Amino acid sequence: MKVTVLAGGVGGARFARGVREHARRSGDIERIDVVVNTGDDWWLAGVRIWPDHDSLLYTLAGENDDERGWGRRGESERVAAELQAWGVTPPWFTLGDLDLGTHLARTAWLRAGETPSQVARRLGTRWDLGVTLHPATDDEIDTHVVVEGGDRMHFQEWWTRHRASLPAIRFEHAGIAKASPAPAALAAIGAADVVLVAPSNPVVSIGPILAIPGMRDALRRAPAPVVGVSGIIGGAAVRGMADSCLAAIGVETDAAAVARHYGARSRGGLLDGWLVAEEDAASGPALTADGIPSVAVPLWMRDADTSARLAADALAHASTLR
Ligand code: GDP
Ligand code: FO1
Ligand code: CA
Repeated sequence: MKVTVLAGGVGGARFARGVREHARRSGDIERIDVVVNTGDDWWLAGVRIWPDHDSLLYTLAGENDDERGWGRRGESERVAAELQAWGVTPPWFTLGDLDLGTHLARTAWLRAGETPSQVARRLGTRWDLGVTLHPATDDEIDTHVVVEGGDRMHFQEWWTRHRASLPAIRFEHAGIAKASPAPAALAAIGAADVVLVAPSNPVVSIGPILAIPGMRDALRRAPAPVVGVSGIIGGAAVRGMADSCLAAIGVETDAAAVARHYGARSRGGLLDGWLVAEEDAASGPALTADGIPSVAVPLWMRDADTSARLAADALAHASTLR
């Protein structure tokens, strides 16, 4: 079986690690592809930074700083201190020394004329990831946030500097109208036996992937069932600030509301199936949102076991659909 996952950073990486663990245990999965959000990407100090891609890369390589949630474990910050002293990076965005090695390598390949997909392929060869990472697009679609009062800033400034505390009015992606899905990402969606939507931030992680012209069509046409996992547990966004993002687009921080936001594939939306937490299912009369068959399963990804189990539950649900 071939599994393709749509993913953002921390939640996406934990989920991808769970799919890989389930694959190792079951022996049922021959290939795992991950279509990665590129909306968080930006240029800083002359280098191209891919936060969600690098969260996946480092987590799957066992090199992630799990406590902090981003960057490399055992990191040092000597160069970062110099960059900040020169004023070339702001004090709220730190490029660790080891991490900078990744940014420099990536930027060198990009400057040599490789596409982001080609560069991701190279970055994926250093460690045995067991998963292939694909940027959702080869075009730059950096997310910008328009906040109350009309100021517009890069997503990283809103998220990292302001901790998503400035009320957002909307999210924009300069140049997205002319963007297209990366061919390798499209191929992974088309070839999949199951497409899984990780419990990533629906607005700023999954949202930019879906906003790429042609991506929604590709997902609608995919022969595989598309099953999503809720990142909202007990009415709260766990390990993140997804609630500020959902508020900006008028969606409640609620698992069923997120499923309705994604929409049923049978009605032109994204999902054939949806996984919610047991506590969210218990409060409602039915396990369906907007006609999307839903099941209640344990959603917390605490360790290899719970993450692998969640992946297995998502695949089991998919096998009952379409
Ligand atoms: P980011 O790009 O680093 O913000 O990470 P993602 O967008 O991939 O994932 C962030 C989201 O993952 C959070 O908003 C949570 O809703 C979700 N999340 C984090 N940990 C868990 C977990 O253990 N279980 C589930 N179901 N969702 C989680
Ligand atoms: N997040 C922070 O809160 N502070 C930082 O200084 C920071 C630096 C950083 C450098 C490289 C990278 O790939 C990610 C980094 N992040 C940092 C995390 C990241 O900006 C966000 O959490 C995500 O983009 C949201 O998914
Ligand atoms: Ca992200």
